[in-house]
Amino acid sequence: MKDHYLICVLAPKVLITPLKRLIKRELLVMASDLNQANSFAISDSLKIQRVGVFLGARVSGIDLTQPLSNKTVDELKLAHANHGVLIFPNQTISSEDLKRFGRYFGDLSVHPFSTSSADAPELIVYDNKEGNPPAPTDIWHTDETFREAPPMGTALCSKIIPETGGNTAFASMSAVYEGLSDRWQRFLSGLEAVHDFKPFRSLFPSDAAGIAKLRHFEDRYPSTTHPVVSVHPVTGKKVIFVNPQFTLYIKGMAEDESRMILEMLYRKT
Ligand SMILES: O=C(O)CCC(=O)C(=O)O
Ligand SMILES: [Fe+2]
Repeated sequence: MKDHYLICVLAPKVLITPLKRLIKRELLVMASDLNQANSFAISDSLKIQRVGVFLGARVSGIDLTQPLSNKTVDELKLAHANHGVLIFPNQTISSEDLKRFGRYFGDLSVHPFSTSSADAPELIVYDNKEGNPPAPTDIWHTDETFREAPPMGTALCSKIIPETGGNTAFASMSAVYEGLSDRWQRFLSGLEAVHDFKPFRSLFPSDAAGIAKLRHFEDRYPSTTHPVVSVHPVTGKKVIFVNPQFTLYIKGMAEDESRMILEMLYRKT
């Protein structure tokens, strides 16, 4: 087993922070980034070291079992915006520590379809293994874009890590945007896409009670619209904000046109 660690992921819309406790699981989350200096110490002990070309930094010199100073929190928020994914190796933290960490970034949100326990609804526990595989619908995505205000980030805390497999993959959607030609960038800017909780629809049985419950969730979480090119609120960078998990179509286009553009963008992740 490898060491425990915490990964903090940034999605390009800032509003709410949900937390997930990750156990033996492959979760695919998209993140935004900013290319910055490779490695620099920003306080006496806190060290942020870039690990990826487009995103990712390793954070050391910090103990997440302890409350953090305002200065440290400010430095982490900036690093989160700049690097997209923060990795905290060698942290052995409790659920309470994880929730305290999340609250430094904002209010914690509760996933409407995936909470695991009544006493800690902000956490989702994954225990995927033989006999309990991840949901087949769980494909690479930005978290919860079916919500009007998707979360600004997700914290994954790994408790059991297999020697091989189970990796979490991240893609920089600002790198995807920047890799497009000027013409594509201009074409996509201003377009809007419709998002929906579509993979969770299969959770509802087709009997009358199931249909009534589905209607309730449809009223509470109606399909929502987000710009195809979103602007990161801290860095000002442009990011592609569509994903195969929740995006239905681009507004104002024929179905085949919308599908062609979305598939072209998904292939770049
Ligand atoms: O249901 C799950 O396990 C994951 C949900 C999720 O990743 C999301 O809504 O973004
Ligand atoms: Fe997600």
